[in-house]
Amino acid sequence: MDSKKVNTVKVHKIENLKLEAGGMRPDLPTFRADEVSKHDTNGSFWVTYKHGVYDITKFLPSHPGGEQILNAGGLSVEPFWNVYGNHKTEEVFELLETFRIGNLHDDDVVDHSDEELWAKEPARDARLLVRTRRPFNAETPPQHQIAHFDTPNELFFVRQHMPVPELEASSHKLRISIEQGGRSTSRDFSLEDLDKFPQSQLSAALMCAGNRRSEMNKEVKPAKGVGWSGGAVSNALWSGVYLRDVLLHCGVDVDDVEGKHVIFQGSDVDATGANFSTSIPLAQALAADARVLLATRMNGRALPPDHGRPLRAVVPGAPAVRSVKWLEAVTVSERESPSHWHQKDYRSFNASVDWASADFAGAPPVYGMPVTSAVCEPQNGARAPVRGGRVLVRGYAYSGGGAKVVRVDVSPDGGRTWLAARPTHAAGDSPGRHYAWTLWACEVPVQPGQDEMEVWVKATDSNMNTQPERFAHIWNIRGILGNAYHKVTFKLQH
Ligand SMILES: Nc1nc2c(c(=O)[nH]1)N[C@H]1C(S)=C(S)[C@@H](COP(=O)(O)O)O[C@H]1N2
Ligand SMILES: [Mo]
Repeated sequence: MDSKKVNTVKVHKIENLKLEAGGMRPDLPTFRADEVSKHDTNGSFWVTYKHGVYDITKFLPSHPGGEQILNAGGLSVEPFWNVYGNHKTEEVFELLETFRIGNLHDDDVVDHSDEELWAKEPARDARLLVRTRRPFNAETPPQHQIAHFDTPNELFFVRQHMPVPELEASSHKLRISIEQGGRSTSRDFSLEDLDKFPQSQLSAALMCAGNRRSEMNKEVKPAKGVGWSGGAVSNALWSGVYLRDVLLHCGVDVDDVEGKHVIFQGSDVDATGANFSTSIPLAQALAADARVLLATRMNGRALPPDHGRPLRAVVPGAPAVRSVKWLEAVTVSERESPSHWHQKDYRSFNASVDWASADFAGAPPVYGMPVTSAVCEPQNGARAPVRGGRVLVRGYAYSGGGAKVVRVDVSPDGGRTWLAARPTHAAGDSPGRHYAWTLWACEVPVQPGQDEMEVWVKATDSNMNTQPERFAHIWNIRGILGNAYHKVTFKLQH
């Protein structure tokens, strides 16, 4: 058989997903591991997966995870993908096979089983809407979002980048470091030490910056990230102490904040041993109204393992990524967090920037959230009961940066007319220091004989900012901050 023909057959098979990723390709040459390992630079970059050898040099600049991939140069990507389980999709395996150049010698294929890594994951409520299992990412179901102002802990959405670390409250230490002029001073605090600061409670929603990404993907074009619907937001009553109090106690100067940052580090680690980390501006950490909390309790109970047991930062009004879980270190620094989660994600880009043109270092990090809202019931495609000529529409609204939702508007006719929704549950905090979500309801009139309805919702916050109508102009490569009007269509049951 001539080799060209074999190739054609194989490529055809890949398209039909008949070739298992990393399976043998008898038509291609065999390489030893030491040969593969030489190709670990930008100029020639090879990786392996099971039996597959791939030359991904051309792919490097467009890797959504940025330079993180460089750690896998000349090696198997499997241990990395065990941690970043979002790679294990047909789409990624298919893409990988397009870079296939050969087979790894039988003797060099290593079993990178990931079972041990994930053996200690906590038990989870079966009602959560799971988007990915490893790492675990799951949404609060919409009917449960509106059923409680404070989302029950077991139904609070979960967003992990890595396996959940197991930490002991009794021995946990938070290291607070202050870097100044090339010097660093540190102090360790046990949870008991932290308890000596004034205790506070804060009602705050956490919203993943990627909430509603799936609508953006559908309306415009696919962006990289977890395919969240509207369930990557939940609300809780957090208890703990204010970060501001602890930093002031450590001698941080409130009048010397310009250009400084507070770096939060979690105990969870990636495949290279790097801890999860991100940062916020020091000014935000010290502003009394910013209400940044070191939280040990959630809705009156100890933090569950999925939500950061025994200690997490709660940076209300910011994208939830800044609310670092399993918090083990806080560093006041002249620099932002150098981690790739901070440098290569949660930054703001315009709709025309693509992966090739993205300048991450020059793009503003996202420290606040825009106003948004969503319908939770009726859900898209559902049947909704009509009572007294009206259909009950319910949902949530939220705004970042301490702004309070002051209005929610609902249109039953594509924006020609608008009804005012009524808030059913809201927090009493003043605008400027308001961080909870608002639940709302609206009885929408139904025309006689009408059997279907498309409803639009938009919210306005205390800064008088409101939502854009469509995703087209706010699409971005990371698929974050998708706050266009929420539009749902449902059947009417008379
Ligand atoms: N240590 C650590 N903190 C983290 C994360 C993480 O993976 N590790 N994920 C962040 C992101 S992106 C989000 S959206 C929130 C989710 O918080 P939750 O799981 O309690 O809902 O946690 C943030 N804090
Ligand atoms: Mo997130």
